[in-house]
Amino acid sequence: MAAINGNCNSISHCNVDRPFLLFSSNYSTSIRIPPNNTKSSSLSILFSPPPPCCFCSTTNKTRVITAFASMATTTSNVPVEELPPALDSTSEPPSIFDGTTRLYISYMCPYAQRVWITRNCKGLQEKIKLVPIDLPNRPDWYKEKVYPANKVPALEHNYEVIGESLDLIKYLDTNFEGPALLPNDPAKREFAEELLSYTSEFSSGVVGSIKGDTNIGAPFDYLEAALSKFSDGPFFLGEFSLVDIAYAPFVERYQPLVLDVKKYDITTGRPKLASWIEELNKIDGYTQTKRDPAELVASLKKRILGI
Ligand SMILES: N[C@@H](CCC(=O)N[C@@H](CS)C(=O)NCC(=O)O)C(=O)O
Repeated sequence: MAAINGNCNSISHCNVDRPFLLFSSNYSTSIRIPPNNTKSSSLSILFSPPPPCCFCSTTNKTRVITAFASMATTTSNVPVEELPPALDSTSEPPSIFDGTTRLYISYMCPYAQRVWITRNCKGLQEKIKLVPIDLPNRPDWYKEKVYPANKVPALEHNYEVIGESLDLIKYLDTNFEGPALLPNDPAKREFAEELLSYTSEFSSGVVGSIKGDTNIGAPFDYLEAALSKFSDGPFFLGEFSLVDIAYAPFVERYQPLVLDVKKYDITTGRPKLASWIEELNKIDGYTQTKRDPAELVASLKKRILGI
């Protein structure tokens, strides 16, 4: 059974049984709006039959998604997403600037994953089309026609293309419908900015320690301390937010990587971080974007250590 739960500022999820989820066809759906359809009441969406998964077998289960009323207010068929194949040098370009909003990603890129998670958590699967690019064999038209920086992520929206993951997650939150992913509280907003600016230092700290230059614990101690700042939830700002989204793809990679390379468990002695990872893995919008940890570790070891 899978579920998304949330209010306008938070999304949590009860699906940990399929960490690598691939939707592969459309299903008829029914949405039940409870009588007390207030901000705190839930909306249940029953999928029948459940979507099959490429990594595990859950086809006989009824799939229940629970989203709060602020996320959806009408009864409708909810599309089930099929992840498209990555476009490579042999692929034709999409009809760029035809008014479609497209998110160009790579399935392996943590920066792109941030924006993909944001899109999912805001319920924008129908509004923003995923266009995965095979980066090692990318099509020439991507640089020439879509994004001259030749990187992912990039968002094609309103006949423009914009990039940079941290800008994009804020852009999606500000310019699109769906639950707000930054709280209004000024103290939380200020802390969000601080944590968002630390993301590249966090990454370089971990990568430096893997190469043997720096103390491996320091970047994770920073996260543990940050997670202690607000006590009204297990996430960086208490409730789930863009800050969690910014760190999730990196912790997803670094946790198995440092365990493999350094035999270092980032959760030992860090109960807040352990609980954060556990809670994060209950969020459907995130778990749908996860990759096989072995694949991530192999790719990073090659990139960072050349092995
Ligand atoms: N600062 C950028 C970094 C994006 C980035 O470096 N993306 C990588 C893939 S993970 C990329 O597209 N690299 C281009 C290349 O491989 O040539 C962001 O936050 O969006």
